[in-house]
Amino acid sequence: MAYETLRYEVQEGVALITLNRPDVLNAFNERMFEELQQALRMVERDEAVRAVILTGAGRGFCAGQDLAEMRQRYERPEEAVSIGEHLRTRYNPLILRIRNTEKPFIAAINGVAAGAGCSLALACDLRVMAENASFVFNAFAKIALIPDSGSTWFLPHLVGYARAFEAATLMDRLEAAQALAWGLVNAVTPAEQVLPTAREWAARLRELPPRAVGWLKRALNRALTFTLEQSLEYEAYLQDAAARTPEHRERVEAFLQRRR
Ligand code: LHQ
Repeated sequence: MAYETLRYEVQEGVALITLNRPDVLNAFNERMFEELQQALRMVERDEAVRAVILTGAGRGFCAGQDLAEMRQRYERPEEAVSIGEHLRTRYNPLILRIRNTEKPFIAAINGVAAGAGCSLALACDLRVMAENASFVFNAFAKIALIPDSGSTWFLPHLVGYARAFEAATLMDRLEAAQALAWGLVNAVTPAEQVLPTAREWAARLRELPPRAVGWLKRALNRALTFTLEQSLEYEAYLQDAAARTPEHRERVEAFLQRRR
């Protein structure tokens, strides 16, 4: 598939997806949904892909919904699906695919992320952010909407209720340093180091056994809604499978024989 709104490259087991509508800070239009879903399908299917980096072209990461395209819908109500349907058919499957694909996703937040662009970053497993970048969670409230695409769930899980509320209302810009202090991102670097840092993490993730990483991701995600009892049982269930894999046996042997 020839992509118009993103770039998709696979290099040494790492897929790099670059949202590529820099003139509008990589806001989501219809085409970008289709293309991102397609790229994520490729990621899922391609066994050679062990880790994924999501980033933005130009000075933004992603400014959320393309508001110009949204206005066109409002002007032609006879054609427009409801916003609820738009979320159910476009954003929600995207967010779920990132969470459910058993490969690690890294958001390389090169610049501003607003609205659903914040949600996209939060759906990833790891985040590295440019020191001059920021999150704009209150973009939703400013256009009289509520945070969507998972932000009402991700935010309180990551930073707690009070900070989630503050971010979604009072903060015009949640700067990178604050995001780091709140545990919303894993690292903050100078802008030119964002992608190299993401690549370095991806290279290290690539070296880990993919099934173990995939199942770890699954277990951590389930744990967010499980009781301790359920998590203990789910760990036992997955560990049973993990312990039967040849890579587990081989790595135990390697350790005992003092080889790599
Ligand atoms: C944009 C956008 C944009 C179009 C910048 N669209 N052009 C889901 C389902 C259905 C309905 C609604 O919502 C959702 C989820 C959502 O994501 S709702 C939230 C949608 N996003 C926003 O409201 C963010 C709007 N953008 C901004 O507030 C600012 O652009 C931010 C804070 C992101 C960046 O500010 P600046 O750095 O000052 O840049 P800028 O405002 O000058 O933007 C640069 C260009 O990008 C500009 O175009 P121009 O032709 O003047 O250079 C903007 O119009 C365009 N742009 N975001 N979402």
